[in-house]
Amino acid sequence: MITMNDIIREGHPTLTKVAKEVPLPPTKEDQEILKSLLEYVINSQNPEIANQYGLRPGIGLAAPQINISKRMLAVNVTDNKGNLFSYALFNPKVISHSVEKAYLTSGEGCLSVDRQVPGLVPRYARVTVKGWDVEGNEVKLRLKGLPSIVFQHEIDHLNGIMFYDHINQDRPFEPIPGAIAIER
Ligand code: UDB
Ligand code: ZN
Repeated sequence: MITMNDIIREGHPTLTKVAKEVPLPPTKEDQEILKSLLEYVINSQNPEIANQYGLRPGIGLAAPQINISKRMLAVNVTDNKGNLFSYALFNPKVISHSVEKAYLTSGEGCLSVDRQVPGLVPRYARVTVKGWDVEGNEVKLRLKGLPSIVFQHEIDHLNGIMFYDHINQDRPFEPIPGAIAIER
């Protein structure tokens, strides 16, 4: 099982690399890695397990964060209507997105970043993501709100991009024209 000791932190070169596509159908080994990413996010949201193993509660995790430079991610997040978005995907890709932007009013953090980085992180308000599940079946998701933000944050990790790379360096809280504010 993945714990905080397996999660690499900013400054590690793997976090700035473009991760490799996963050959499909997946090997048993890649299936196990993908399942372990989802297991981490689920376990970390269980207060007993999180406490026992010292897990920081997370809503998403990408393979490069455990120093595996392959295109895999897991998300386990509830939207503002209480719908659960629980997915583990190989080779996820944003195949279309809105022109409209969105941002979390409280900014973003990261399991690989042990400090607060203030500022607005502009994201697309809506994205369509295509990927393949643990069995290698194609999945297509239309996302908005927090789930859309989480997928964009995790897909960025597959491309070596950190959330703070999107923050306006001079004016971190400069309003993003026309963007939807998402309260957490
Ligand atoms: C997180 N969690 O898991 F808007 F109920 C963050 C951490 C870094 C603070 C643990 C988080 O943002 N939780 C959250 C947000 C809400 C409402 C709510 C809970 N990640 C995952 C990560 O680092 N993946 O690589 C960071 C998030 C920032 C925006 C999306 C992912
Ligand atoms: Zn992150």
